[in-house]
Amino acid sequence: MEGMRSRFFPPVFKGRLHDARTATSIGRWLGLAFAVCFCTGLISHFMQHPPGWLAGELPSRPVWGYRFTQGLHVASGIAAIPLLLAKLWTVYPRLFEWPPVRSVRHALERVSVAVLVAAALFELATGLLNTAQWYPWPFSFVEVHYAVAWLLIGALVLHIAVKAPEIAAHWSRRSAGTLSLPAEDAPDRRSLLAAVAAAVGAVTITTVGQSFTPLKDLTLLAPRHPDHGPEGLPVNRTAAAAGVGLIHPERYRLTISGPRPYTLTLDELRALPQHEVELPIACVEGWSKSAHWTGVRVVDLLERAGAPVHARVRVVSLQTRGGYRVSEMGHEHARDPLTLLALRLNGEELSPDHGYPVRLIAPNRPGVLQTKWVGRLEVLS
Ligand SMILES: Nc1nc2c(c(=O)[nH]1)N[C@H]1C(S)=C(S)[C@@H](COP(=O)(O)O)O[C@H]1N2
Ligand SMILES: [Mo]
Repeated sequence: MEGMRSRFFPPVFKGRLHDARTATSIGRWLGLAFAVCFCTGLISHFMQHPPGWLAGELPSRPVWGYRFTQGLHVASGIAAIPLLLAKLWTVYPRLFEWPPVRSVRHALERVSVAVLVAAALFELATGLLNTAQWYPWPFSFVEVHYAVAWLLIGALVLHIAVKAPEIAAHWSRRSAGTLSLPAEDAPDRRSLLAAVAAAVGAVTITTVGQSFTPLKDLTLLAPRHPDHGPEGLPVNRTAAAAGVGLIHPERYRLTISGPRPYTLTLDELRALPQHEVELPIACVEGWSKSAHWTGVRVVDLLERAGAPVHARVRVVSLQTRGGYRVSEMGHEHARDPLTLLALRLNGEELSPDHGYPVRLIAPNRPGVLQTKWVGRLEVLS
């Protein structure tokens, strides 16, 4: 055995950078990043695909809620990338462990770590590419990213449980060292940890401005700048990409179905009381930008249609194909005085790419549900 080891597995790892204390130091930051990413991801999932019992009850406040949680989701995922790479580098000598399997328990533990590493790499890679709207894979991003998140969190909880004694032993700076080396933090480990912290800081500062706009001018690595787009607001899907042609103002109609259905022309909509709100588009892909919207309150339109107070509402776009042409909202959003069918954005008529002539804008709502080119409101029973 020993002879085989030296012939096939030459690397010998010494020093503190590959020891349990370093793995614990980096691991707990990585664990925190994954925990934040998982919780904010669940929030995003339930805001977009609420189960029946929740669908009518989602809160429309705070106004900045989804912007904050989704900004945190993308930021914690990006911060986890350097942390995961550092952690893998710290523990990779374990790949050369000999014998590779010592017992059934040891084999199971190694399999669970393999699942954890694969799921972590998969989640961070697909999430990062999603922020760039690049989908170089044949499966549906949303479903698979969500399913693998559960796999990842399950494997992580198992990993922490299995490693709990080691984590506890190496949690503090004066943790028990190995025989050959004392474990207290010396310059080598401190330098590694400082470098990892610097990397996390660098990727965060250069991307977080895509949703945290005070830092927008530092977004060197973010796929989008919050100011770039018509009327000072980015566009996720243009009218052309959505297959929406020029909508003629004379021919446009808004239909409201409900106990007392009716239809409005664009001029009639413009003649209704107009309200102004300051609300962000908070895209699931990680950019957010506040804007000034002017339009008609959805609650006013619903009242006129005789909608019951707790009715849910479906918003249907004039777009004829594509996943985001229809959205639904519960009574909290539908009745919120800030929820508008907007006609104007930042002082100008909506541009075609922002949903001309009419789009939905509501507080605390994922960007994908802020339906553009609205042609119909349906009161659901
Ligand atoms: N009809 C329709 N509405 C839509 C979309 C769409 O593809 N079709 N995209 C949504 C997404 S993903 C976002 S982030 C916002 C972006 O709005 P903006 O382009 O006005 O910034 O619009 C939403 N509304
Ligand atoms: Mo979006």
